[in-house]
Amino acid sequence: MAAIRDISTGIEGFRLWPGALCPDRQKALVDEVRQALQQAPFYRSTTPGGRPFSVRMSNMGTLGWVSDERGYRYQRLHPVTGLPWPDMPLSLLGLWAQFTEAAEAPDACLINWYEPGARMGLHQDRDEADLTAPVLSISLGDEALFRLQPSQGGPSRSFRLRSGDICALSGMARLARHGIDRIRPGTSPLAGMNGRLNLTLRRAG
Ligand code: MD3
Ligand code: FE
Repeated sequence: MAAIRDISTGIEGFRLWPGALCPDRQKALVDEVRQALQQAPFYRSTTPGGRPFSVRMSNMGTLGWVSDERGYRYQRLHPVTGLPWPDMPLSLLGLWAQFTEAAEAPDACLINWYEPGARMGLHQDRDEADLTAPVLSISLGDEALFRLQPSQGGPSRSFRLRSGDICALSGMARLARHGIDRIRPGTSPLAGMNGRLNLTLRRAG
């Protein structure tokens, strides 16, 4: 495997590995996600106030993140089909072992699908039982403009996330507010893919 180096982000606990996955591995992952989506199709969550997210979601693993008028939570069943989530692919367990120092395997992988125009407002991830466990993110498809606001305060910083990039959030950065300001349609290096997939591996339960 080619050497993988991370760039210095200047934010403690935030590590970014640009181009960590070669195009063939990106394609293989997209195929595994497409497979999972046959069992667990994308759904559209709403905020507890009833506003629909522009991002469509699904999950792999034991637990999946959902949101509706009853609030944000992780649950074992797909909110529309009522079926369990598809298994977490072994390839993702391998990436978790490679890129995090977590003691335990992830039990949730949220799949976010950004069509052109979709965005994700600034938020904190704190629905997980153990907030000291890291989060690992894998970007596939169109480029995104990612914003991170250090939890110590200070100005937010923007990073471009491209197909094949991996980032890990731990320590201070794990509780930082963050969001996706926009994606750049038509920038995906993957043939036949218009839009952006983001996979976040977590310990939810
Ligand atoms: C920083 N997803 O699913 S990934 C999310 O690109 C989410 O779809 C974005 O924010 C996306 O909650 C950003 C990078 C990321 C993921 C989790 C984090 C950054 C994070 C958790 C804590 C702090
Ligand atoms: Fe998040």
